[in-house]
Amino acid sequence: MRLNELDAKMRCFEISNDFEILPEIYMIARLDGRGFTKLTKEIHPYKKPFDLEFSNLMVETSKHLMNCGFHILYAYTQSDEISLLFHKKETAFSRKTRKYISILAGEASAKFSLLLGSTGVFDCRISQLPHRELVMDYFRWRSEDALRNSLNAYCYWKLREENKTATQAFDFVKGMSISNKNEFLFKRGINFNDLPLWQKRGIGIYWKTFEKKWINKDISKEVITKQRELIINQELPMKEKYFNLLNDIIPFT
Ligand SMILES: Nc1nc2c(ncn2[C@@H]2O[C@H](COP(=O)(O)OP(=O)(O)OP(=O)(O)O)[C@@H](O)[C@H]2O)c(=O)[nH]1
Ligand SMILES: [Mg+2]
Repeated sequence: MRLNELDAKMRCFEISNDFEILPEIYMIARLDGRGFTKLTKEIHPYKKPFDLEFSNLMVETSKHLMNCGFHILYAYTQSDEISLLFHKKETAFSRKTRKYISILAGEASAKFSLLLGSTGVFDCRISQLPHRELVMDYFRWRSEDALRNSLNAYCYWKLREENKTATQAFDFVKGMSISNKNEFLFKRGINFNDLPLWQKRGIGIYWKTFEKKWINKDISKEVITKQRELIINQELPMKEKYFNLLNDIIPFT
C-alpha cells in the first residue's frame, strides 16, 4: 500500500470524532488545575486559604493563554481555574474542539509548570453558549462560586486552626447559613467584608487599546498608532456593574 493510500486509510480513525463548534456560538474554555489540593498543600505549601503568590501564577498563566494564538476577549481566574471567552467570530482550527482543548490544556500546563518549577497540570472543557445572556450568566456563575468558596474556605481553615478534623470542619461549614458564617469569622477577628476583593470575586483580565505617539524617522513625522495591553482587574465589580464591564469587553458583532 502506498503512503498516500495508507494516509487516507488511517486518517479517518483520527478524525472520526472531530467536532466543530457552529459559527456565531460563544465559546468559553475553562481550565482547572489537576489535583491542586495536593499541589498547594504538599508539593508547594501555599498560605491558606489564599496565597497571593499562587494567584499571581494563575494570572500569569491566564495572560499567557490570552497571547497564544487565539482571539480571546476575557480571562477570569479564581482558585485553580481559568475561564477564557473567545471572540464570537473565532475561526482558528476551523473551531475544532479537540484543538482548543488540547492546545489550551498544554499551553496552561507548560506555562504554569515553568513558573512553578515543578509539574502543574490543567484539564480543559468548553461551554458552547448560543447567546450573550448565557455568557453573562456564565461569568455570574463563576463569580458567585468564587464568593461562596471564599467564605467557606475562611471558615474551614479557621476551624482547622481550632483543631477540628477535616470532616468535622467540612460538616460544620456545610450546616451554617451565610450570616452565621460571617458572624463566625467576625467573632474570630475576620471581617469578611474587608477582605481583598480578589479573594472573594476572582480576577478579570482583558485588553485595553490605547494610542501611542512616536516619531517615524523615515518621514520625520510624529505618528499615532493603536496598541493594546492587558488590564489585570483585581477589584471586579458585581451584578449590574460587572455586566456593564463585560458588555464593554464583548463586541456585539
Ligand atoms: N493553599 C492554597 N490553596 C489554594 C489556593 N487557591 C486554590 N487552592 C486549592 O486548589 C484546590 C482547588 O480545588 P479543586 O479544583 O476542587 O481540587 P483539585 O484537587 O484541583 O481537584 P481536581 O480539579 O478534581 O483535580 C483547593 O483545594 C484549594 O484549596 C491558594 O491560594 N492557596
Ligand atoms: Mg482543580
